[in-house]
Amino acid sequence: MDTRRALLDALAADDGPVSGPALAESLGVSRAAVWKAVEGLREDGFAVESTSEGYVAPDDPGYSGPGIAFGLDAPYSVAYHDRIASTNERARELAAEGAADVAVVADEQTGSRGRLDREWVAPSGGVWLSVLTRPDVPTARAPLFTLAAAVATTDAARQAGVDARIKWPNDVLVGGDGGGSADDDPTGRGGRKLAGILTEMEGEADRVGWLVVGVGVNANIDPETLPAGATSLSAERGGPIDRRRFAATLLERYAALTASPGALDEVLSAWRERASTLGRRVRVDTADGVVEGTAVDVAEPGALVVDTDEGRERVHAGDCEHLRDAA
Ligand code: BT5
Repeated sequence: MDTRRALLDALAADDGPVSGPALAESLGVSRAAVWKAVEGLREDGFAVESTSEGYVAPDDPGYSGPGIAFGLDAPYSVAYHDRIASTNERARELAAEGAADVAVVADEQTGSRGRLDREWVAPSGGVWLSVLTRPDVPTARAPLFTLAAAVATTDAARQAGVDARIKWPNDVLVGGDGGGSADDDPTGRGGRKLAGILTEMEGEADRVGWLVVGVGVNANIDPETLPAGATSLSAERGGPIDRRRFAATLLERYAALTASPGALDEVLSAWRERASTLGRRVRVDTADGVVEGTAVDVAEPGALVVDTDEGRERVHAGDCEHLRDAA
């Protein structure tokens, strides 16, 4: 891996072809190792060209399977699709075939879904991905993976220069803290929606079988083409972002946050630090009715703790609205 990366860098640094012997010398490896690295790169989708004078740098693979996988510091293989119905659906199929540790990534989705089977709009230019893992944890801890994905998405957005925050449980928003002006919070839902997360899983009570965490991020997309109240990284930044770097950061953060039971123990505090919901007045629509009050904390494994007129309640799932008269 390291020789391949060094070789790509060496080729990219030179305008013309570089001979095998010259590469071997500058990288401090044998000529056979150079040849092996070139073959490996070609297998991975980097079309290194051979000429009579030497090797030529391949075209940048850009936002593609090889492009995302190359140098990715996370234990996932990358299954890239230019266009697919839904990366979550594809990841579920892979799970049924017994696969694990795969990130399914698409440029465009034609049948993607949000929670409760809502439509998710996913044109070309977004970062639409689903991570399939088989973590050895009790099913009750599964919601921590959703929170970890929200933390990872927020961090990747901030690295791209967009000040994102998390709305419980799974929305990544921008704005919504500027005094409630219509521009800042067009739909009154607590900010402009940058990303959403959909987790699906199968397991027994004491153990997760497979887990698919699907993340949809409006990256390089004109918000005019998205539902009302949505925003994108390119709109917030005033220019396109590097989706390859963004996806790699997101996957690497998610992998680190979920790497072990000990790492999972840190997810709640990381989530709290990035949350916009805590301290706000909220109305949460749950299967058992509406809970309204002040959101005071998030508790294992991801429940929102709300102080209501009737006392303190823990909400495990629901749609959360930030009310404008923030406390
Ligand atoms: C979510 O649902 O926010 C979870 C979205 C998960 C999408 C990812 S993309 C990769 C993977 N593959 C899939 O098929 N899904 C996942 P929810 O909280 O239910 O929000 C859905 C609502 O958000 C919709 O009813 C719309 O109002 C709105 N919406 C739809 N598309 C949007 C977009 N691109 N940006 C912002 N809001 C959107």
